[in-house]
Amino acid sequence: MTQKKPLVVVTRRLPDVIETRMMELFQTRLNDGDTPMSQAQLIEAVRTADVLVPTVTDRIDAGVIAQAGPNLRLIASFGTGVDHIDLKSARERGINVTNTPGVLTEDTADMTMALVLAVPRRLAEGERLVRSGNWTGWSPTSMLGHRISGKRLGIIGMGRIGQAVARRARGFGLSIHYHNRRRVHEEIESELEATYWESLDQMLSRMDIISINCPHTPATYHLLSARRLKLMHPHAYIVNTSRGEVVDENALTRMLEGREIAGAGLDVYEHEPAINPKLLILENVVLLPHMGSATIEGRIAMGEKVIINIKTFADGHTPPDRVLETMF
Ligand code: 8YV
Repeated sequence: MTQKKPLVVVTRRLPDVIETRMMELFQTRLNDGDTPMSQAQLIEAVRTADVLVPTVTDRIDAGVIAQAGPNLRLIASFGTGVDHIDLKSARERGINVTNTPGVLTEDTADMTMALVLAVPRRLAEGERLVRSGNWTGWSPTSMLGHRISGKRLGIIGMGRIGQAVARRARGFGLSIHYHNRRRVHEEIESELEATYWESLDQMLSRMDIISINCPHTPATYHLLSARRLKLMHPHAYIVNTSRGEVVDENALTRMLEGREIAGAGLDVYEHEPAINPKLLILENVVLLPHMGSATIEGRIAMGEKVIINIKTFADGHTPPDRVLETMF
């Protein structure tokens, strides 16, 4: 990268303080309208930029990377998940990739816990009842949900977010079970009193609530396939704040319709922003618009990480949040 300020192209609107600081530090091209970029616009951006700042709504695939100009040396993504970026193509072109890990852990875990509580306790259904004007008053048998305390929570993906979910869930009296590519450190296991299941199939068949907290990678695509979903108990619930692609959304919808599982809390979908229309009419689901990390504090912290990554790289050093294919 040359000594002059790098040209940074940002694909979506970021918090004001972040955009202002970026303009002070870099030559910055912003997206004031916040409209997601088309593939053609992304190609235009990578042809001219020194640094691209994309988000989860941009598909930085092999086709886009193949069109990158000689100046593009860094893709500093605003977000933790990097499944929207073809890491292999980036590496082959000598383009570095960074993300923003750590700063959205607690917010995402809070939202996961909110769904873990909301679905069995029928929170959204109750809210709809009140707003509809059809609530006739308290009754001993109306709006009965299921108790959280004493139930088994199975966490798929025991990274930062999975562990933060486990900490919260313990406070609500849930027992912690998890499946992960590898077993977590003994100290963490004992702090969380967590039981490791090497077999995801076995864990699924024994849990009351499943929470998906793993990244989407080729290995986790449809990890919860139709076959695996069928292993769950009909009284079990599923919560997903990770990526929609980890679950076969059509299979899940069919099972929810048939009450083969009790309910779902979804913040993410397989083909965002499209949602299987059949989900929209089900009472036993809580549907959120990918807002797990959507706090002002979190978004500013994410932006600060992006700035640090770009500045460190522009100054000739390895950026702190460099992502390697081998990490996934
Ligand atoms: C982000 C997320 O808001 O960071 C992630 O991986 O899923 C979201 O919470 C989004 O990715 C921003 O690009």
